[in-house]
Amino acid sequence: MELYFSPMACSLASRISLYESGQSATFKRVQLSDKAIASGGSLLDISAKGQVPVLVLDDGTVLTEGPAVLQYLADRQPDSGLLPPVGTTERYQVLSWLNYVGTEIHKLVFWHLFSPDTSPEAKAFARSKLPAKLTHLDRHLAGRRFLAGDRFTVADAYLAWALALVRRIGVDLAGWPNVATYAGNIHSRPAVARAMSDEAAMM
Ligand SMILES: N[C@@H](CCC(=O)N[C@@H](CS)C(=O)NCC(=O)O)C(=O)O
Repeated sequence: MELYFSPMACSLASRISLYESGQSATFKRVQLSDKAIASGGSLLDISAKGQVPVLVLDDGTVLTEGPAVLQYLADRQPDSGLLPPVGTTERYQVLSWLNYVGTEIHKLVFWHLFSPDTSPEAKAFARSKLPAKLTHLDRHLAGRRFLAGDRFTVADAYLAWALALVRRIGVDLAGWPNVATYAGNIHSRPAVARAMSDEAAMM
């Protein structure tokens, strides 16, 4: 498998899931500004969307959209617990959180903050939406170690990335103590810490 990624972009969740489940892949670094692949060629020739993550399977199948890539990686290694089995309510709770992180945090807030063509007004609007999302997470995370169930799942991998960006934009989590505790626990997991340090070193 090949994972097309950009350092500290949302593709980090896929790297975390690979590390957490002990799967290997060839990592292909992409520069998002011009879609150039470090080893040569353009991401646009792999996926017309020009966005990461892209997972190219060994049979050449091209898989895009982070939540789909994460589900694929988890289902390849069911014993990892990254996704509960099909048909269980627990699985749909994880999918619900994957969607929440993708739509309410990633696309509503961070995509605009890191997009080069977003106006200052739009960036300010996007940033203003973050506190309510953190408050929602804080209430949910009271007394919990993980977003859903009692194991680390792909939803936690996605949120681990989003919370790394929360820190990067200088938001102090003191007002959201349960999120702060959760972030500390999740970011110190060996696989998560390794993924974050591997990509931070490339910045
Ligand atoms: N719908 C896509 C969005 C992925 C996405 O927004 N990726 C960002 C990096 S976090 C990206 O590639 N940005 C460059 C661009 O949108 O041109 C998904 O969920 O995977």
